[in-house]
Amino acid sequence: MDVTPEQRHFDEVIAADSRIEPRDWMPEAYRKTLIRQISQHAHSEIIGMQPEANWITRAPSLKRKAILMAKVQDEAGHGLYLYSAAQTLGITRDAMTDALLAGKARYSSIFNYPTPTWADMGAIGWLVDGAAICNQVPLCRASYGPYGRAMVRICKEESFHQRQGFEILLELMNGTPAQREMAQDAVDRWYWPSLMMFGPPDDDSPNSAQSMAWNIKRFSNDELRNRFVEMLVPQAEALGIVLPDPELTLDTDGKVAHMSEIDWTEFHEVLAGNGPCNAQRIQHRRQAHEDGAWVREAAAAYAAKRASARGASEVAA
Ligand code: FAQ
Repeated sequence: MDVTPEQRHFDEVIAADSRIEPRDWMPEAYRKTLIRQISQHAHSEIIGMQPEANWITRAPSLKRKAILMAKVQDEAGHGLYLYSAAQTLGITRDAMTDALLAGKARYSSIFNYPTPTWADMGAIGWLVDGAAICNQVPLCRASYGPYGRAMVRICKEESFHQRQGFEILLELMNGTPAQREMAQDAVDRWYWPSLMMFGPPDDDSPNSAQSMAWNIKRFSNDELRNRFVEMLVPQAEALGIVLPDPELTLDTDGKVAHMSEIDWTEFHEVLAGNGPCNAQRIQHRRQAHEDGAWVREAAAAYAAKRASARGASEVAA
């Protein structure tokens, strides 16, 4: 089959492990894959503000409240960088938001679980941000320039988030028996869902092979999931927390030798919209979108006014 010069250039850039930029020609399937992944990622950051926002008004001290508020604001910022990166692929922010609200676009399964105790803030930071870092550090080298560059800053902030989660758990583990129990209970509830964040097992991951061939994904879902568990084991020991997998063993090199089977039925149920909080999360997002309509209208009216004032001054000059 004849290869067009544009396709040849694209193939050469990928083979050289260089970057594709918005001005470059790219295959339609590459563009669509990136829009799917980046927009899902952006939606995850925005929906991911909800479980933690639940605790801003009830944080146990002013210091904890300020830290949590800053973290939740960081997630909003991550969403905005990612929406901007996706927009360079020719999709509008409105179209992405409409797809989310219509249930056509996904967001990470992890954000469909409730946060009943303060220890959940520690478990989210330690496990959810920890999983996010393992998954996202390789994405800093994604072949699409705007995505890779957005990920660099995001990963720096996620790294701080993970430490603050670890520190919340550490303080609870150094506290009363009730506090220790609360920390362990939160880890028991978040551990398995955090492993599901890496996606289905490799032999059930339809997008992985092509995304790896395009240098979007650098490692498979299972490789990253194992790397995450290997990172957690010594940290759990330092915390005095037990990871809720009695079958988990590492080999002498610290690599996962064996772990229990993940409950993939639960994962698919959450993806199908049947997780504990799916309906609540989307309803809340929809309400926020409707409540924010006046802000978008005001911003658009202001931009139009400035554009027309600029037009008038150019005519006068
Ligand atoms: N949840 O073929 P694959 C964060 C879907 S940000 C929902 O393996 P792929 C920060 C997948 O879309 C967390 N859906 O797919 C934070 C596909 O469906 P589709 C978000 C999932 O794309 C912390 C189907 O299953 N991070 O945590 C999930 O090659 C604290 C088949 O899967 C990112 O988005 C899932 N867990 O690999 C914020 C990272 N897993 O679209 C607040 C970027 C899979 O064909 C508080 N994304 N699916 O209908 C990625 O690295 C990849 O997209 C994967 C999935 C690894 C998530």
